[in-house]
Amino acid sequence: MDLAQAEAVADLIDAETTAQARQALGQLDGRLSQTYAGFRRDLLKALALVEAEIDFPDEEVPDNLARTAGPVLDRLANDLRRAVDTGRRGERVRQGYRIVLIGETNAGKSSLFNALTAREAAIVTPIAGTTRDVLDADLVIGGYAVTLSDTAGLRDSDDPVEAEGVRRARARAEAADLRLWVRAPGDPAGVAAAYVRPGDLIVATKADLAEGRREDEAAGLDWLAVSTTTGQGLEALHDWLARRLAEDLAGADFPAVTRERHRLRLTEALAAVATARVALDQAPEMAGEDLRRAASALSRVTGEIGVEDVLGEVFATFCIGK
Ligand SMILES: Nc1nc2c(ncn2[C@@H]2O[C@H](COP(=O)(O)OP(=O)(O)OP(=O)(O)O)[C@@H](O)[C@H]2O)c(=O)[nH]1
Ligand SMILES: [Mg+2]
Repeated sequence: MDLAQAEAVADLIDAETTAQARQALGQLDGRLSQTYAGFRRDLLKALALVEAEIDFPDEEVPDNLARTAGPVLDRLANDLRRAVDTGRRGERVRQGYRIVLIGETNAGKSSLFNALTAREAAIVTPIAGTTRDVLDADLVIGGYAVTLSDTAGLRDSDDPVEAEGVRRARARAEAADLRLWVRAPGDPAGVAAAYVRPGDLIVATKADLAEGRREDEAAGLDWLAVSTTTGQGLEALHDWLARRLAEDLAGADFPAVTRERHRLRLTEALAAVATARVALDQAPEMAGEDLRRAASALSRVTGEIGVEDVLGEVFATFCIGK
């Protein structure tokens, strides 16, 4: 069992959703380790080409051997980049998808938070600026772990406590995977608009007070009317969220990254491979050093690439010393 598989055991024990258990089982199966083994094979191939030219210049190796590693490195860089890009999904399945409620004061964020979490965790009052701290709740929606956050209403405030709350609300909104822009009838379009992104959802609250489509909905965003007083629209909201989670997190490909640790190592390897690619044409001996750095970064996810591995590949590929 390698390190990634050992992590999978821990993840399986901690799993609270079917998606988390499925992902941990795939990793325990060795699917993640196989992905990394593929990266390492390419790296080893490139390393052998580079080292053969440098270490055995008098032997019968073809000229400019190191440069033939170019296409191998290009493909590897591509694969690593894709793995880093799709990595967010694996991390989100494991840690929870982050949904943040944002909007004006009194928009009904805390009421919606309580309705979605089915408990009275957040204080609700008619006083604008009731919520200051960020409140987090762990939920399961459609088989996926979700962290839902209630935040302070976005407005300028001279009160240092509220101002800090608003600062935290903004930071959470920016880091979230999805923002629900909570809007009561008559709320201006301004403040939250700076934070919403394509794909976010407008939740038009207090539908019991004002029916129908609001005037100034931001173009291009999905829109749902709800009332926490009557319960209208809450099921539709739940379904919408379940659909979004499935779209964002499900996928045929097994993710190459399920933890930040993997992503950091992959990013490190990618940077080293990119540097090696540039060095290849000018100073192949430098490229060797970069490739060893990439190998060491990858090996820290699962296992080791030793000197013997590289020499083994060199001897297997070229007729050196025979
Ligand atoms: N009629 C009606 N009133 C609602 C609804 N949702 C919330 N309210 C009322 O609106 C007021 C503000 O609700 P909150 O949930 O505290 O609003 P908030 O966005 O958390 O406000 P801040 O914490 O100040 O930013 C309260 O008096 C709620 O009872 C709704 O669906 N219908
Ligand atoms: Mg509130």
